[in-house]
Amino acid sequence: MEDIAKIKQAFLKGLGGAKDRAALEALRVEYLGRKGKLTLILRSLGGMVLEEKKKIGPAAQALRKEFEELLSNHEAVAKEGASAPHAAIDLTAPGRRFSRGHLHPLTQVEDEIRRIFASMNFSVVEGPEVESEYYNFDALNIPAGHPARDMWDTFWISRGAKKSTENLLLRTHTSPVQIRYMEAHEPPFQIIVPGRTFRYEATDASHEINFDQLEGLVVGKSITLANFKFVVEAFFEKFFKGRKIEFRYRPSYFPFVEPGIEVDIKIAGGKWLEIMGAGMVHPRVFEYAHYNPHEWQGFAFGIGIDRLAMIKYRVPDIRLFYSGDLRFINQF
Ligand code: YSA
Repeated sequence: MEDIAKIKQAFLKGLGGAKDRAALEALRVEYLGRKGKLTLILRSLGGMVLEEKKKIGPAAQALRKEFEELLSNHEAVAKEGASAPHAAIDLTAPGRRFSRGHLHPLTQVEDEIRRIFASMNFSVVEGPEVESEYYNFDALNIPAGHPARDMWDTFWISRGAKKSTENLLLRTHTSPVQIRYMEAHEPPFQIIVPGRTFRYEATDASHEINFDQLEGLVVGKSITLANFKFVVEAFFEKFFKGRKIEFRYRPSYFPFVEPGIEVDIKIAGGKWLEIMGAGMVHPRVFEYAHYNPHEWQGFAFGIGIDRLAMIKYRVPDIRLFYSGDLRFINQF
């Protein structure tokens, strides 16, 4: 039994000094190998008298188990250390970067549009996305039953518990904000209205049911289409920095302007793309806003922000912007 106690002491001392796997293996051979110190005792059990065997046998077996466990624990630690040599904290290492999100490409484009118009002295105004039939249609000279309403089919909102006397809808364009703004302000002024709009229509590569528009409205004593042309061309030249742009002005019809036009642009010899509706504010719209149409005149326009983003970043399908696909979004 004395030998056993000595063996244990010596083994533990050796274990304390064993720094790597090779040293642990040497220790294992020294005590548990074929000619190991503990092995020899176990082998000698057969020649012992029964009394001795009963005492030494279990003690030696228990020690063998203990040695095996200690060796395997130390080996596991040594292995971890070997595969992760830098596990200890390295205070000189550079910090880990947090992965940061970023603004959606449509938001980036809208921000840039706001900056450019602000630099041309326009104020930025917003309006409600749930709009009344009056502002979305009637006050823009589109009475009930007018065929132009078919161009802007939309989502009507049920009046629910509020029992509103007005019909409510998701606005089909940002033009209703023209009336809202004029009701509350005196001219002259120049504003832009960026915002979300909705239409009940089939989606395709250039049409979504939810998209963004930018309204513009300039009212003064002697505003003409020449001013409109200047503002639009100055804006696009800043927006598409350095790319060659051609403009095409086509006659068009919107009940809230007279004359009405549509503007197409062609960038660097690409394809013509319709980008906006515009015109001189219709006298009846001024009357709805309680302005004297003999005193004031102005121009207004509505641009599709998504379409601008498509051209700027050469995105072939508008639906990608709303897909939520990070492989797409993270390119911006
Ligand atoms: C016209 C005259 C004004 O005095 C003021 C504004 C306007 C624009 C008018 N309110 C309007 O909404 N015209 S529009 O139906 O032709 O849409 C304007 C622009 O929005 C389009 O040129 C296009 O760029 C974009 N757009 C229209 N439907 C879209 C769309 N973009 C994506 N998806 C859709 N479904």
